[in-house]
Amino acid sequence: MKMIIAIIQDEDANKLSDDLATNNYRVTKLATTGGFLKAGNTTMLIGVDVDKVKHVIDIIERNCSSRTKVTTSGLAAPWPNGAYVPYPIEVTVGGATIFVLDVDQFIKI
Ligand code: 2BA
Repeated sequence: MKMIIAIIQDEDANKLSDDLATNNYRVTKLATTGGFLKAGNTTMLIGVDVDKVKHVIDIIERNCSSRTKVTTSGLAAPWPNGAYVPYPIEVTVGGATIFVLDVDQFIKI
């Protein structure tokens, strides 16, 4: 068995969980926060048999889009008067960041 951990954007979360449920996959959805943007995102935990990993990744791919976001968090330019002024940068946030882990044991009681 494998554990797929997918970090996705909040905007795609409902569409993705509906599609996974329609295809009979079980999902746990966590409300998470990205370390760089310090904005909310969604992490999905999906436990599946090894032969289903590709299908799940295909489902994630068709439901999650890349988007451009603007942030000023943690970024500041030094000014001549010694002040640090935040400046915006644009980042492309991926459709999904996916980790596939081996599951040692799966127990349901
Ligand atoms: P955040 O950490 O909020 O990052 C959002 C986006 O900001 C990233 O999109 C990337 O485009 C940019 N970014 C992140 N760190 C950066 C840096 N040090 N310098 C410049 N730009 C940076 P994604 O790469 O698509 O990541 C989306 C979210 O997925 C991340 O949100 C984070 O929550 C998670 N993530 C990505 N890679 C990860 C990893 N290796 N381990 C754990 N979580 C990860």
